[in-house]
Amino acid sequence: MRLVVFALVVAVIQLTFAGTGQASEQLRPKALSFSDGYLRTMPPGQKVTAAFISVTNMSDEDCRLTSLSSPLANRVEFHQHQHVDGMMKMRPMKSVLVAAGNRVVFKPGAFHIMFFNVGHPLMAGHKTALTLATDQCGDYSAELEIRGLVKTKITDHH
Ligand SMILES: [Cu+2]
Repeated sequence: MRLVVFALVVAVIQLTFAGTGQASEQLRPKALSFSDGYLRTMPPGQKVTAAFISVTNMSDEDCRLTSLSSPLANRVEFHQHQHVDGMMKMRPMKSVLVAAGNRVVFKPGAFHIMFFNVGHPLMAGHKTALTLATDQCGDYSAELEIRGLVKTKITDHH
């Protein structure tokens, strides 16, 4: 009974907000789309790896990717590579802007996504979900294919 009352209250609140922009906000199509996502397997003994993905913003408003999470790792970060004193260094980024109508490609040697403390073995060919949050464009779940670092030759198995 209490649940029914609660549901009614929620329905009334939703009706109250309908037409004020709050409701249309939720009905708006998703601004970002994700493609070619993959996560590298780790060499034995390692617990850190990187993921790569293309992010396209099809909307007319800027979207800022603000956080990441994965069931496979307890820390996932955006990184970029930078030349510092002639050395290639990685630097974490708090957020990544995907401007309206633009595409950001996370790829080796450029922006990438780091997985730290990976607590599960990564099986090439399997798929995993990456959760991405944004400032004003909603939350997303993108698919990552797990890929081996070294391409396995067919002759290795036959
Ligand atoms: Cu990195």
